[in-house]
Amino acid sequence: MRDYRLLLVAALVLTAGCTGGSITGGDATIVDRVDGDCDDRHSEVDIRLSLSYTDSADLFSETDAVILVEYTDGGQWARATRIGDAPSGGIERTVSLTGSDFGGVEGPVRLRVSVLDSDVTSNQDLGSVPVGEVAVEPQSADRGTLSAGFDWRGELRRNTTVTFVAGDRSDSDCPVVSYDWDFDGDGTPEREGRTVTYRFQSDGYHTVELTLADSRDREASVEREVLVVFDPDGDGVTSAIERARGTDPRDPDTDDDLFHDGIDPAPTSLLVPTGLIQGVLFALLFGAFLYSTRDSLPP
Ligand SMILES: [Ca+2]
Ligand SMILES: [Ca+2]
Ligand SMILES: [Ca+2]
Ligand SMILES: [Ca+2]
Repeated sequence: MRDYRLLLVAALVLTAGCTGGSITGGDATIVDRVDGDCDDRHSEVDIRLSLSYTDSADLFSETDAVILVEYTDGGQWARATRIGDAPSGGIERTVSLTGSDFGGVEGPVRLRVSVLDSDVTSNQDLGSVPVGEVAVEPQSADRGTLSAGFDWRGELRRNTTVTFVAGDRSDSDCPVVSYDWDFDGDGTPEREGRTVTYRFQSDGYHTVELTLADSRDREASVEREVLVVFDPDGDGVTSAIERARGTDPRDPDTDDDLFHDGIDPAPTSLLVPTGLIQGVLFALLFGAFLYSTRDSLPP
């Protein structure tokens, strides 16, 4: 008789968790989302759970509620994630879901949060609350690349204003939001904007670097060496290069051999002027011509 009573009490305790539970208040809302390529599809969704519920603690577990975050893209509800250690009575927690939690779905899904009372004898459904709709995609589809380029209008001349135009190539929908131009190689931009003007104070080679950033802080930069021209003597060689070569930037023919510095292979060879060599060669060839035709000349 006594064993029978003990069994009856145990059965009452075990079955007590199967009755009467429900969600009593609160909600679940999307508080953050990540869209790496600006196409309004998200590879990360953060949901804030703030729920209270009545459940029944059983003898064998301090926490006996289970929370499921579920999604559907039109078909059956599927589990995105499961919280197995939800406290009894209510939960305050933020859950982060990534693209892989949605089983490869690309597009809109509806979300809901369901609460189960997980007792030893059964799982009692305490109800669900809707979270809302969000478009999702896997992380691998939520990336983008950005590259930069630029060009300019007109000739790069010393002390002359030149217009530079930036170009960009991107496979995401994120807009480029900044263009920084460094014209003197010191790492600090002199100009900002897609189209800018700049005036080089000195001729010769200069390094121009353009750095772009898009609305997701993706960066790209490009560096080009440009030749700025200043050629007051008109020999086709810019003054900075003439100074480096040792020719006179204000004399088109530094060694006075009749070949200007732009085409003279030895523009400073005063000892062996190339024009003299050419003159001697011409004289020899002309002499040879006269000698070979001497018999045909009239007496
Ligand atoms: Ca996206
Ligand atoms: Ca600079
Ligand atoms: Ca020159
Ligand atoms: Ca010369």
